[in-house]
Amino acid sequence: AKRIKTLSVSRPIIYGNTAKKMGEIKPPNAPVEHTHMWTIFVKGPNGEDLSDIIKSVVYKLHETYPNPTRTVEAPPFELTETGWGEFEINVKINFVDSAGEKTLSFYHHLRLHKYHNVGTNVVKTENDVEGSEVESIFYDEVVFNEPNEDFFKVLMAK
Ligand code: SLL
Repeated sequence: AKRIKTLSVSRPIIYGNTAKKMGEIKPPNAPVEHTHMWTIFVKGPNGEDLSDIIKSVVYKLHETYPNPTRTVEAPPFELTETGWGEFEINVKINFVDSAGEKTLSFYHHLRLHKYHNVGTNVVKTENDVEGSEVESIFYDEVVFNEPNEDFFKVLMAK
């Protein structure tokens, strides 16, 4: 029987957030209860611009935010906000039209605080230090199964 070999190409990405507890200096329009400034992003593992394959990234924030659906249409596909709480951010990656790929949707838990292990438990570290950076960043590989010819060329060009 004839075997059909499926071609798949993977592209490494990193996504996640950095956060800082704000001190006296806050953005002028930030509500008083906002304690942290954070940035969520999608990029290459070495900071590469992924605009050859990504058209836009949509971040769906907690409904406590005004206009919670935020679309970023240019690299580095990052969004900076202020806030007081951690929540799940729905990240939707829209690939370039020529790829003919469907949207990739996943969740990232926005992390603002430091946590530490106590035995087998994970405990929030009290008293965040002003200005100290927290990060929660993940490496992943996007797998494109049987990419169309044009998109295959784009994927191979890097
Ligand atoms: C919590 N489940 O209670 C979470 C919800 C919501 C965070 C966190 C600011 C929104 C605004 C904000 O940080 N919301 O702009 O008012 O911890």
